[in-house]
Amino acid sequence: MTLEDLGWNEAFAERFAPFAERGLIPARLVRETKINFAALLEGGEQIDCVLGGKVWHEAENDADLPSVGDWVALDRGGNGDEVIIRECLPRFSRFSRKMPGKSAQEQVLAANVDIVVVVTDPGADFNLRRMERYLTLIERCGARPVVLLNKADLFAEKHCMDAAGKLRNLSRVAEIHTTSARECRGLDVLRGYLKPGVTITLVGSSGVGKSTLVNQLLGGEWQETSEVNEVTGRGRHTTSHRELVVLPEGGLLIDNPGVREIQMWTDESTLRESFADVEDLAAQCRFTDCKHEGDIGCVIQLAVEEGSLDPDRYKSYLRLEDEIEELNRRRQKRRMATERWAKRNRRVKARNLADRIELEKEERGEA
Ligand SMILES: Nc1nc2c(ncn2[C@@H]2O[C@H](COP(=O)(O)OP(=O)(O)OP(=O)(O)O)[C@@H](O)[C@H]2O)c(=O)[nH]1
Ligand SMILES: [Mg+2]
Ligand SMILES: [Zn+2]
Repeated sequence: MTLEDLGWNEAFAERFAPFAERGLIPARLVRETKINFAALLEGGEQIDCVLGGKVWHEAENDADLPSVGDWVALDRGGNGDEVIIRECLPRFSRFSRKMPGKSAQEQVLAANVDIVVVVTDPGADFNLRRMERYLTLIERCGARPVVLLNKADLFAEKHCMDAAGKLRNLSRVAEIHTTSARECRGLDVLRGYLKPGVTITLVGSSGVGKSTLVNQLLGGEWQETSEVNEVTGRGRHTTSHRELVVLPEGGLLIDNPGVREIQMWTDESTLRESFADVEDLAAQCRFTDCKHEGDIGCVIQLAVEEGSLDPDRYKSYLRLEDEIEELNRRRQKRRMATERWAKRNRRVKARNLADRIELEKEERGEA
């Protein structure tokens, strides 16, 4: 397995040159758990590794931390040492969503992806509003959007065609395919995208068949997927972590745990940008310090009254500054956590050193 088979290219090689001089080796992250990472090396060896302090420290927010699909520079150290991620190469693309929960920050689901495949079905999972959000997120990330309407075996052909038609109306660029993993129908479509070095990520709700598709492409039992009890919904294997796999015929696939809700992430500039039209109006208000709440000569309120500005959007705009403040507050909190972490690390190192000196003394019989 060459580095190119893993998605390596000249741009990465150029970025990596100074790291190679330091004796670091390139690797692609294939798995991420709460405590460590796994990475693939040239030749196909897979090793566990941990995050180095510098990478952690330099990350301004969670989205800057290494994620599955990232290219990293590894320090293998001496025999028995932990392998450490010393550097993370800039990504050419990343597929993100809003972090689950209250935070509006970005969570990277997959890095350096060429194609994002959204899997859905023509039945219970079918939801045009959700699909719209997926397509917007893919557009933002710069990858090619593909939609699979899976489980076609469960529905009449006409129903599937209608559903596919509705999806086609959502986007001019997304490629829509009807598939049935159960009947091995449409797998060739997916295979067609999977050229050596091309990275694809599968996203979508839980239970739509992402892992079943990956399994079939791998030609065997990779992650267990089993029959659903249609009544209880139990007895099925749900993917619990992201994983990148290399297919025997070439191509790389990242399977994702199903997400219940796909939401937009945001930062201060995107937030402001999304209200650019309202800000343009604000610039025309009579007073520069207009609060847009009953002030004389307020163009924004006039627009709401005339019906050219949606009242809900107006309300969101009034909350904009609060939301930005909240974003920055979270960022600040994270910075403080990072500093605490670094302090703790220094303490542990110092203690280890002290222990070692003590031990050496003992061995020399000085203690
Ligand atoms: N009838 C039918 N069932 C399918 C098809 N594809 C997958 N299934 C079934 O749907 C269930 C869920 O499939 P999975 O592949 O585990 O779904 P998933 O998208 O990976 O789910 P999460 O890992 O929870 O996100 C399994 O019981 C599969 O056998 C299909 O094309 N037709
Ligand atoms: Mg799965
Ligand atoms: Zn105003």
